[in-house]
Amino acid sequence: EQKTVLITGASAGIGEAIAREFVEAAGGNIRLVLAARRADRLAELSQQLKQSGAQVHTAGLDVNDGAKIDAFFAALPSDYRDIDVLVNNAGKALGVEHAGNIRDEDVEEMFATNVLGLIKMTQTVIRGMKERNSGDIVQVGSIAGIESYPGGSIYCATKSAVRSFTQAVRKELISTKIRVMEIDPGAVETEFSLVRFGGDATKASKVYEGYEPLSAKDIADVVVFNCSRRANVVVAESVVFPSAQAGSY
Ligand code: NJP
Repeated sequence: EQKTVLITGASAGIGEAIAREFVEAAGGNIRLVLAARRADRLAELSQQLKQSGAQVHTAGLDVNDGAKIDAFFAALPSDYRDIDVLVNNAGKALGVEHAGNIRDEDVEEMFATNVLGLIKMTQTVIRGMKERNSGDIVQVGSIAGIESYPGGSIYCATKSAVRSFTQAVRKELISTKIRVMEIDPGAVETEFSLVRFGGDATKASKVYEGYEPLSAKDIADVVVFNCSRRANVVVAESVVFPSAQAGSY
């Protein structure tokens, strides 16, 4: 059966890897909706995935803006409207500062992307999934949502909000065939650190000194595995980190 998978933050890192992994697992028999702000990157990825047989719709979308999310859904081509799998992956950390030093705009942006955008995407997709009584929702959280760390107060708070929102939604949908899952990565080598340090590649490159981070594919493998369990199996939460991080969790 051909599924329609919607992935936010599909222009890089974990989201891009999840898109590739879904296409590979389905042998190309899949429809993808890829959303992120950098539409040029999505177009390039889409070209590659189409060569593997996938049908792909790309959309430049800033999840920080609720009105843009509404417009994005309204503009989905009719054969991409029944979303079987939603992967809420768009997210970011900005800076490594103690709480009192974090700029208001960074607080707002982290909450807008990681929490408000994810909530609105989830709410919108749930409506259709309820009508069809099927679907998978995958929230990309973080180990930061389970265990807070100095310099990450706001980021950790956003991911902890994702986790508690997700738990409640899972319970609300318990009598349906909609599965609500969360994956909580540890350190994964993507553009995450570059974004965190405002594009400073030197600072970003020092984050993983002394240990080997996961690859984006390591996370994508788990997401696709979890979604491919038989309907009765819900992998509610997957916490996946490089072994060197085990002590911090
Ligand atoms: O990061 P990166 P990751 N509207 O920077 C998109 C979590 N995580 O893949 O809009 C729409 O390579 C951005 O696209 P663009 C993390 O919190 C990571 O590592 O074009 N999209 C890009 O595609 C996040 O939730 C680590 O700039 C927006 C993507 O998000 C998820 O994993 C550890 C957007 C970010 O790609 C993916 O992050 C952990 C917006 N407003 C959790 N803003 C880790 N890497 O170590 C950003 O625990 N995006």
